Amino acid sequence: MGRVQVERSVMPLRNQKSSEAFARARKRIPGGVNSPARAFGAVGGEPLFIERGEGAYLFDIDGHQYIDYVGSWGPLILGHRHPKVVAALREALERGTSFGAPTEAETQLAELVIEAVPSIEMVRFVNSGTEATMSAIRLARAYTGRDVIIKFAGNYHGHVDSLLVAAGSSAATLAVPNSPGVTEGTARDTLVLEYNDVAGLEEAFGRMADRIAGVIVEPVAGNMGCVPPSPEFLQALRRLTQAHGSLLIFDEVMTGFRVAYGGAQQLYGVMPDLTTLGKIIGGGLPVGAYGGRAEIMEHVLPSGKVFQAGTLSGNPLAMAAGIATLTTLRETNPYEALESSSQRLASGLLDAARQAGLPASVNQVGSMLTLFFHPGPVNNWSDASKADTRRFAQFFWEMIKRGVYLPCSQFEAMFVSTCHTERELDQTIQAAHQACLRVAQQVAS
Ligand code: KE4
Repeated sequence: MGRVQVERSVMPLRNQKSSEAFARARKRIPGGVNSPARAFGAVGGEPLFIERGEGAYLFDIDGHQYIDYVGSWGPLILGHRHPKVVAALREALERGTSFGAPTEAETQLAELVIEAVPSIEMVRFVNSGTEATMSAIRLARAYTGRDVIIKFAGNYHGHVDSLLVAAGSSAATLAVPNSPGVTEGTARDTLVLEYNDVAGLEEAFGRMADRIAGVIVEPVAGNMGCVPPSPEFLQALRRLTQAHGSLLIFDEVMTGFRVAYGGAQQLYGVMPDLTTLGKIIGGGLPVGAYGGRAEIMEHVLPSGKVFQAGTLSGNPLAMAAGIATLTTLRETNPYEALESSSQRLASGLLDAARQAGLPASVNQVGSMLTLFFHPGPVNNWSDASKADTRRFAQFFWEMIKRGVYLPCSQFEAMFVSTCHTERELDQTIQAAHQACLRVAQQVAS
């Protein structure tokens, strides 16, 4: 995504310290950030450097306070610095940071994940969602003895070479690289289809079923903005993979413990063969995981032959934060409350845009949602990609000026935490009404 040019009128409020910090960072770190999503490339201007987080709030180094709807891109469903997570980390820290040897905390978190996620009987922890999806794909290929992986346009599964690909010249042809450094050979084993397109999926299986090792899918898409699955789509995924001996991989790095305690597979009642997790299960520390039926997972080294390893996998501090997060979610069961506050927010944002005369639609599942500057419906990437990203950028900065920190791209999901109360929601909706009116005036001028 190229950098969007934003009119000076909506350029960010004066952030002297952030600006200086960004200039310094760019001398040492590519683009001044350790993940491109943070660089504000899709909204223009410069990223804000954060001093600290507290509950539903972020504070930048220039002293500005924001209601935070990024939540570290999903992990912080309990908000920043939840007391139980902080206490668990303090307690773990007293015993050390890493041992390179097994600890009981890894088994405890594994038991929590297995108890929560219906299709998982055995799980392996890694350090990121990318590691989880990369490992799950390798396992699917080893288990089936096949090569081809199907993914969907608009779905993101981390920076795995074989998934950094774009659709081939036609939906029927295998993929092509969409990052320098990804080889044609790597891309050739991936097929990119349209999300929610049952006919396309059936056609692909009709043509190459015996080559398909697995299908990896965001069961609720978050990386093209929030796009829910059609019930027929999830059922077709399960039916076709089952019928042809391919593995269905639900990438629940974002939806796991987000849309329900048992993830999208519990919400929609569709059981995958493998599930990848991340974000929430680490409570803000680096954790990923992949899991599934024991008869599949036992193929992973050292019980099986599929290689996968990691120095800090199962790190004691990350396990402590994950255990505290999941036990708190299990005890408090905030999902109904999160659903209703997110619905309220979604309709408030939509009202704001429409009352300002801006074409808009909103998708919301559980506590993830996206306001699209697109009349809707938005059911796949070809819909989402038609959204007005320039208007989104203007909206983004108008909201920053009013103390609301949104994901810095039209193609990301907002996340509501258990710390977002009526007060934060009311303030956000009020800010959105003012912001949309300003955007509409800019459009008119
Ligand atoms: P990580 O390697 O970033 O932990 O996870 C990759 C990943 C895998 N699967 C899904 C469904 C994901 O959403 C992600 C990562 N999500 C992005 C935000 N949309 C992370 C933000 C970033 O890249 O900085």
